[in-house]
Amino acid sequence: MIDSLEQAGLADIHQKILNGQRLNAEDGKRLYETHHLPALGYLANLVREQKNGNIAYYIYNQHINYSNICTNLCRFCAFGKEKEAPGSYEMSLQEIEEKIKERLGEPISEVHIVGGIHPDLPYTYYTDMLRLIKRIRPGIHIQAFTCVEIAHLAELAGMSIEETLKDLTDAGLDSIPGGGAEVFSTRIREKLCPEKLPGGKWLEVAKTAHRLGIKSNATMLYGHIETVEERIEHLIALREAQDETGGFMCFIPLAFHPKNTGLEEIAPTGGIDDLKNIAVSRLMLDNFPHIKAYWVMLGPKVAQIALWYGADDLDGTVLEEKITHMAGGETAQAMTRKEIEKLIKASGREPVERDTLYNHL
Ligand code: V47
Repeated sequence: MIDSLEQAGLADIHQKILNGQRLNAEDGKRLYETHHLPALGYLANLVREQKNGNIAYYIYNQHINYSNICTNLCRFCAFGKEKEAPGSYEMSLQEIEEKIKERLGEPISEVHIVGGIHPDLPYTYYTDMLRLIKRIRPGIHIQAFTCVEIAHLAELAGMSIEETLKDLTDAGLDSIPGGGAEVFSTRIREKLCPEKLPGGKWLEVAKTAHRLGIKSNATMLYGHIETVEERIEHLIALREAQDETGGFMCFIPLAFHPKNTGLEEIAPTGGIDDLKNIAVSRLMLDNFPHIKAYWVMLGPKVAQIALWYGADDLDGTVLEEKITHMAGGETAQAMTRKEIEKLIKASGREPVERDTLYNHL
């Protein structure tokens, strides 16, 4: 491999990694631009194994997308709809109760809740939802509401982000998912999601949560109109935030799915770009404990290979995901524990079921 690293022109980056030195923006750019995928994978795998050994994590979870009605209407999103548009929906608290009750017999450890920025659901809908879930399923970890939704809830409640987070925690919130980060670049946000919370504010919400002891995840939506430089800027902004708070658990690169979006002319991402994003994020985000290959977006085959390109987590059983599937995602709606474990074992990794906070179960 040493010869390959020389050949790929990555020997100096290899040395930096061996010395535990932080990679800079220029290194990140060179990693994205290399065509030597095995050399890139080798480097990412060094860090992956240093941090997580041979373990590949998964979680037994349930997704609830409570409503797709959204005032942001981002161009890359097929999920969000105007209130009166065909296909728009909003779940009543009773429907949410039924969804949770339906699966009480399963060993689910996390419920993952994300929705649109709804124009008129009251603040109490969200706190009642949390309380309801905790009442029916007291032990469950609720990972809910992206930083974008949290900022919206703070506005609805007329409270600061900090007060809102405390109030949501009292109602049952345990951690925050990584959505809504997209790409922090103002250029991208102006073009694709001008209504959305700006990148700097997204980071502020995440850091406020971390200071209150609430852990969160982070994502990057790639494969649309972003440049390599914008991807690197996004990763470095996350790395700097993590230096300040240490509250991010995991980073998830999200592969853009164009179908039914305002960017349908863009081709879906290829396997090479998918693996590069996993590997480069593993190498740039030296202070993130985990990198997730979200099988729902990558497909199980690429997600399995990603376990050798920097990823140590496949997410979980999921069941009933709407954001990817409304944008043409062709993966299944769910995987069983047996299927995930088989996928992981066949890759030569050791499957470990985790809870949201990465405790081994
Ligand atoms: O914020 C929207 C993205 C995100 C599309 O924290 C799209 O563990 C691809 O963040 N193609 C929501 N992506 C999902 C998300 C997530 C998923 C799984 C695990 C975790 C975690 C977080 O989905 C949105 C947006 O960035 N998205 N539209 C699309 N067409």
